[in-house]
Order: sequence, then C-alpha cells, then structure tokens
Amino acid sequence: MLSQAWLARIAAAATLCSLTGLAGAATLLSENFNGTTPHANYTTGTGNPIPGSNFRVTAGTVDTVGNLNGSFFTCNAEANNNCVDLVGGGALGTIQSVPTFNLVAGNTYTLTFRSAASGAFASATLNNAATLGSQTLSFSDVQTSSTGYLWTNRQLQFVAAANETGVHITLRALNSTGGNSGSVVDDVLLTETAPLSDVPEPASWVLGAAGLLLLGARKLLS
Ligand SMILES: [Ca+2]
Ligand SMILES: [Ca+2]
Repeated sequence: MLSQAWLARIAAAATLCSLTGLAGAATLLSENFNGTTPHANYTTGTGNPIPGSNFRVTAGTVDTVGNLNGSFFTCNAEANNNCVDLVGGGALGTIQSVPTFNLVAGNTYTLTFRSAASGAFASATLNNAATLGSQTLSFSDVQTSSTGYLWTNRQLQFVAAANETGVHITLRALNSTGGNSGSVVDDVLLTETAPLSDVPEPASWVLGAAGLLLLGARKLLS
C-alpha cells in the first residue's frame, strides 16, 4: 500500500505545481496620493508618514498639492487630483515608501510614476532621483511655460541580480527652480513579475507526474 508519507509527498508536489503555474505580475504598491490633504511643508516629523498615503518624508520638506480634501494649488492644472511636490518651503525633499519589499533574484521589478515641473520659472530644469533598493532612475522635468507643464511617465525596470530585503521606494529632489518649486510626482506603481521559466511546461509537468506515479508503483511492489 501507498504509505501516508508517500500520499503526502504526492499531494505536496501537486500543490507546488499548481502554485508555480500561477506565477505572474503582482502589484506590490499603488499610490495616487488622492487620500492626502493639501498641505505645505510636511517634514520628517509631521510627514512620518504623510497622512493619507503610503509614504513618509525622510529628508527636507515636501508639499501635498491638489484640490481633493481641501485645496493647495493644483497638480499641473488637473481637477480632482492630489500629488506631491518634492520641494516644500525651499528645502529639497525625499519621500520613502512606508512598506518595504523583498526583491528576489531573477524576478523583474517595474516601478512607474509620473512627474511634472511646478512653479513659475520657465525653462528651468528640475533634477530628481527615484530608487528601489540598489537601482536608481534619474529624471528631470523642464518647465515649458508659466501656466502649463507636461506630465511625463517614468519607469525604472530591472531584473534583480541578487536578493535584497527590506528595500523602499524613494523619490528625491536634487534641485529646485528657486523658492519652493520642485517636481510634482503622482501615480506610483510597483509590480513584480516572476520569470516565465518558473512556470513548468506541460511536457515536463507530465514527466514529473509520471515519475511520481512510477515511484508510487515501485513502493507498492516493494
Ligand atoms: Ca493623484
Ligand atoms: Ca513646493
């Protein structure tokens, strides 16, 4: 007879096969800042975390801007939207995700968000950096007019070369256009995708199942 131990092994193998078959893109964090209250100068004290968001201030000051839950300027003249200005009160701000992530070697990580210049300093360039663990994306926003600024979609995508534990998403202002004007950021999304090779091909799955059956039969005959 098949022993209880063998039955358990076969059941565990079947469960593992079905679990790996589900491997695919997963959302690790999604933040549109629309739950925040428009507010000037969140600091490492008052912005830890920024109320209504998944981010905290870890350096300098930032503003929550928009017309939801109050009003404090707008996010690139958009209605019904809040976002974060990475420069508040003249200080260059850094925000960091409150949740941490464990990067797995071989998995693909895609961090997307959008950014735009704020303020009234035409042709000025705002330099910033986005990081996820050991990976960094530099991005710059150029103000094209004093009344309208273009949102630009940003993406940092990489295959993790090694495991990294407890990493954050960080968005950091490197300069301002003078005064209190920085880049505004919005719609931060982080996804993780396992490699396709983790999904067993039908042929190999059948071979694996056949092997298990063969082992079971040998156990029965012994
Ligand atoms: Ca928003
Ligand atoms: Ca500002």
